Amino acid sequence: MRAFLGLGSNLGDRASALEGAIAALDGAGARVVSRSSVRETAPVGGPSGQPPYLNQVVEVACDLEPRALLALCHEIEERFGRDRAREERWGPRTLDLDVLVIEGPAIDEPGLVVPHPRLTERAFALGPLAEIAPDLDVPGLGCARDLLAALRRRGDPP
Ligand code: A4P
Ligand code: MG
Repeated sequence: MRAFLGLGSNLGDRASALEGAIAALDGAGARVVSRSSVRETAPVGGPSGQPPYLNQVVEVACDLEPRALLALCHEIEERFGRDRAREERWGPRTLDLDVLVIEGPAIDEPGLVVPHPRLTERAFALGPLAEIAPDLDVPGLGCARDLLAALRRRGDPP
């Protein structure tokens, strides 16, 4: 299976968290076959005044079922100090790993929705995704390059 994961960090040593997450994915059988540049982005949503993020998107090749891939993401988030019990929605975090896209049919189950429900609204995810996979067909939505272009058009001042 081929999947695209969004990485984000805006607390602690952000660059090390992204590097460490990639090594941890790789070590757990989610082979990282491609990675975007690391981008510093202004926080979207959540409490005001939170620090800027580093964001990156990676492509993984693995034999894991989608649920197992999500569970691996959660386990790695915890390993890097994320504490969901104490954080605010969209608030600062040491590491966020989102399953953005999985090749194949869309998934809509309790606790797992793929493509990620906010992907088309998030330049911090769509930008690096389109960098490494512009022609990727995001199931049900279109190709990554077109989705990014549409987001940019919507974001333009009138
Ligand atoms: N869940 C369902 N589908 C998925 C999926 N495809 N990938 C469930 C990951 N998780 C999925 O996730 C909440 C629940 O969603 C999980 O229990 C999982 O079962 P979470 O990671 O605790 O929540 P979150 O990260 O706070 O929110 P979410 O939904 O990931 O939203 P966003 O849109 O990623 O917001 N600004 C910048 N510049 N950069 C960022 O990276 N990130 C966020 C988080 C806000 N602002 C940001 C950034
Ligand atoms: Mg998340």
